[in-house]
Amino acid sequence: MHLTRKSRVKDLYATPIGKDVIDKLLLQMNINKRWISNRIVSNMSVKTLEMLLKKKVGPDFFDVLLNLFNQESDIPSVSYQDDVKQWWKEAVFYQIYPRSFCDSNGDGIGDIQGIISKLDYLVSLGVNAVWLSPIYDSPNDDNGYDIRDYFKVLDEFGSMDDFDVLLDELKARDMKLIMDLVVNHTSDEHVWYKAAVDNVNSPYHDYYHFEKSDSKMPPNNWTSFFSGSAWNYIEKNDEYSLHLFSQKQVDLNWECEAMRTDIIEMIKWWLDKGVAGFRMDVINYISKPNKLSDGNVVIGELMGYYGIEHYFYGPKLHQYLKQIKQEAFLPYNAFSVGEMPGIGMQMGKLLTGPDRGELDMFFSFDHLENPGYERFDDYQYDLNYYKSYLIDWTENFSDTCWMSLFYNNHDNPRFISKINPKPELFDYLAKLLATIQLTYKGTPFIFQGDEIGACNQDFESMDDIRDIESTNLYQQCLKTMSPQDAFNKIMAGSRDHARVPMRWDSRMHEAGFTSGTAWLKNMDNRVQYDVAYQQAQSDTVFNYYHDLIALRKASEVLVYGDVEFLYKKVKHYLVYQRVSDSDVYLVECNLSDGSLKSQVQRKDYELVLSNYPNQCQTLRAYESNVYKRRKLM
Ligand code: ISL
Ligand code: CA
Repeated sequence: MHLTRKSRVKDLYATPIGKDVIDKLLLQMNINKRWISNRIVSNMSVKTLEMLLKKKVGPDFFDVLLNLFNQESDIPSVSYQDDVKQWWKEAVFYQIYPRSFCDSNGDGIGDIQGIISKLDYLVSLGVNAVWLSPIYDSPNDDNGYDIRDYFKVLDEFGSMDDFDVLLDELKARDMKLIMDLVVNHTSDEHVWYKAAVDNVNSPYHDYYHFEKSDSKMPPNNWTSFFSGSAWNYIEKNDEYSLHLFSQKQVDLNWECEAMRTDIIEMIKWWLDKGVAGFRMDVINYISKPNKLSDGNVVIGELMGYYGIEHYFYGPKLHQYLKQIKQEAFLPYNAFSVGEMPGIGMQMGKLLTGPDRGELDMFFSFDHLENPGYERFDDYQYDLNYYKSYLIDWTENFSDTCWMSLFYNNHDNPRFISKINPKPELFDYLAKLLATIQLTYKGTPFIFQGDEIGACNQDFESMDDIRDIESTNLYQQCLKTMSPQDAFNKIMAGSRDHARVPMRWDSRMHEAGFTSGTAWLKNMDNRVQYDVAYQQAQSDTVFNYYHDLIALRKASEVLVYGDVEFLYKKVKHYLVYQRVSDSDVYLVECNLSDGSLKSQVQRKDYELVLSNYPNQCQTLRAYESNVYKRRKLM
């Protein structure tokens, strides 16, 4: 159906993009989704709604939305049953941020030999797949997410020989490796870009987004995720170059067929080496419209970035993903997980549905913040929202598609620190989060440090901070805030909380990460939260992860079994069963730091794992219990 101003709100909401975008806007504004299904609202025409909201949203807001929603003619399939077994559904992934994992040569920077030296550590934890953040040659403006040469290993990390050894050593341990694939942009030091700027008639000029501008202003109002305009003026050629991230991360032009062919060759080159697949960096941003017009101001203010509606689900995204899948992934049976900020559930189905031939899985980020909050807000996260998220995604997504399960990565402060600051509850909470992640339906991605209870850092000043997103944002905040307020904001959201070096042994210099000086300080001085202590003592977060992973590996029902919720409406109480023909597990969690009445019929179940030593009818703070249903005699 073609949507116009005569269409009703419910018609908009019935389209896949309409549903996701409206949900996202409501989430940003902290308005309950029920608002949209209210009879009066849902039957209202767009025209009427526009009149009502006129003062707030201005004239072109609804044009933008209607265009966006009309762009997608497909609808997600509802009948497809996803019951195909795949290694990546059974795997437990571990994300390594190479710079901060282990330094082998004392230069303060983690490296490939360091990773190799810790592979047996990963085996002892039980994970069997690794996602390695970028190790490619890079000037490191954004810690490797700005690639200068896709075929070379960054000197600081080692050599291609080291990489080949890593791959062999992983194989010897029966572990898979997926690489980070960063193809929305390259570094401005990539040979393609240098050729493009050197000579505007070079074929490489077409590999990037260059635009002329008549005024002395950038071609449009798009902003970068790392503050300021998304355009950089190239004086020599009197034109602007697009960069959605840092100025040194220039956006590739996916309209250019030769560029796509080169990227596909590069992907195949890595697959030939034996990597099992890719985590695809901001892959939903690769398709930009032909005409790069201004971003809508209302959407820009709400989302924090101008222009996003033009490219977060661009016009040829499906086509490009299908091409990559057909030409590169399928011949190697490679696995793909798309990192896709802003993609909601319906769009996610269209991008990862097994019938679609695009991606296998994706990272959605909507669970990381409570409604109405964003990453740089300082607030206490309410886990009841995570519960509602799990219920929604399980009931409406995972019958046809496969979820990813994670709390942390290198782009976010530690999730646990957002929830409850009380040190005496820390272990219970860490184990509760682990319980859900490893007994739920979907593929778990553990981020380095999760397993030893890593938390946010008490950085003392901006001098301790390295991340370009944080340093740029700090400068921008200083325009309107006091230095202290600006620093507090950075502390709430900085990616450096997660990027500090691993703590191997706190009795050692730099906690055993390096014999030199670490590139970023780890300020954590809790001696119990390092690998040495966590492995040596029982009842630690590490051992709990270990036991959960072992349980998951031994119980097919924890991978493929259905999820059935119980006591859905009881606040703070998360209870679900994993069910197959032969087994039933029941997981019971108290999502609060208070006590709660347990409603489980104990006689029917035997306890398998718990984060408390003994069970009673009252669940204590963050108590989580995993039970197995007794077989009937
Ligand atoms: O900056 C954001 C908006 O707040 C993020 O959502 C951002 O779009 C997302 O985290 C993208 O991350 C990935 O691409 C970036 C890189 O800096 C990150 O480390 C990477 O994970 C650019 O390559
Ligand atoms: Ca090193």
